[in-house]
Amino acid sequence: MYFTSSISAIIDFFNFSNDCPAPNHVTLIARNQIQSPNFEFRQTVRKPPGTPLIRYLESAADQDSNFKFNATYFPSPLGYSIGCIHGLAGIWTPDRTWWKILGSDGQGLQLGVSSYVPEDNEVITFEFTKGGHCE
Ligand code: B12
Repeated sequence: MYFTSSISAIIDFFNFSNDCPAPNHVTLIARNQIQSPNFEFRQTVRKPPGTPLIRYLESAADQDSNFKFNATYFPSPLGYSIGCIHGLAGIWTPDRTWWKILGSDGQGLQLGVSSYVPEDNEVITFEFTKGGHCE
């Protein structure tokens, strides 16, 4: 663990010296506390600044298959809606369950995964949720 984080610090340093922007480190959490079996997975992903959230989620799934997800595309500007993570699907009718996306402050994001661009050191939580609304 210490060894791999040292290597990534060295890689970050050389990227910086080559005038490449230092990557953002964003931690993703997939959490289900409302339906048995409960789960929570966490993965930190590195991407260039300006990368939309969907790309971080793809890499989290590549790094840890617990983050395997599916998404439905809605025409621009909405983009992808996350329907299922770790085999658990939001079923709006009749259950009113869905995957809500929370920012570091614990509040729901006002943009979906295709539009939201995380900042360095953000923690984004995909929270399996029942009811509620996004507005
Ligand atoms: C109802 C609703 C929901 C419901 C949809 C339930 C359902 N299946 O019917 C629920 C609660 C699930 C929802 C979730 C989210 N929503 Co919403 N939602 C709406 C709302 C109020 C109405 C949509 C609607 O029914 N349109 C009418 C139907 C006939 O048209 P439609 O194209 O078929 O609508 C579908 C899409 O809008 C889709 N949908 C709903 N929200 C979102 C969000 C994204 C990013 C995508 C790709 C699709 C999508 O669900 C609708 C039904 O299938 C709109 C605001 C508005 N007034 O349009 C916001 C709105 C579309 N949602 C928004 C957001 C941000 C979200 C969330 C990302 C919130 C969050 N922090 O988690 C999540 C999606 C997370 C994910 N898993 O990817 C934003 C999108 C902004 C943007 N440009 O990205 C809007 C515009 C509200 C706002 N903040 O202004 N939402």
